[in-house]
Amino acid sequence: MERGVLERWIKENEGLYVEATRHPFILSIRDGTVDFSAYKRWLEQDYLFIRNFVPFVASVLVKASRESEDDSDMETILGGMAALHDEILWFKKEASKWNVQLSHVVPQNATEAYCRLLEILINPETDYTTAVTAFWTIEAVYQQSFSLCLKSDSKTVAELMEACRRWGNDDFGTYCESLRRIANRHLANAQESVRKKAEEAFKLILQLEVDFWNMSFG
Ligand code: HMH
Repeated sequence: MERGVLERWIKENEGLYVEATRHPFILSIRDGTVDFSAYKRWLEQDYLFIRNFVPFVASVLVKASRESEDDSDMETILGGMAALHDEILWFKKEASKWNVQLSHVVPQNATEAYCRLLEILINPETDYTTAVTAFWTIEAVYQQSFSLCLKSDSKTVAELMEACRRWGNDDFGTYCESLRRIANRHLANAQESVRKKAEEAFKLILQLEVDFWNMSFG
């Protein structure tokens, strides 16, 4: 892995990064000991998250079109948006498989706090470098987490394989690498004040991801 700003931040925040990417909830899926009511809680709350995540990604796309000098940024982000369309359909299908009523879900504190951050990042005052760094962090936590459940020695139960493949598959990994390269390129060229804001977003998101897993875990 190349040594960019993000790799340095991961190293400097190793404890928090590990908490977010190897959470006991994910490890319980990997080990086949997961409590299905926890999985259902995660499913409900993540659907609410995704509904708020789509407008955030749209805002990153707008920022890229205005602030990026590289055409390929837009294509990568647009690919992510297309995948989110498929993801919403999957959540609906998965919810009916588990008898979960998505229309009646009440947001928990962790979901509300996360969605509030997304609102701030959507603001036109938030710069593209910070927004795309946040975008990578959000996607990378899921990619790192769910890919653990696909390793050959994992004991993930068949019913949860689809969920794990959704974020743990190699194509999603390649997409996250593209986002990481975009974010690193912009961070390398950013002013110190912008880099500080992006670092704050990176750390805050790791903490919000830990809180989100904790909420699901019960
Ligand atoms: C909470 N973080 C959360 N939900 C998601 N679906 C992702 C990241 C990845 O898209």
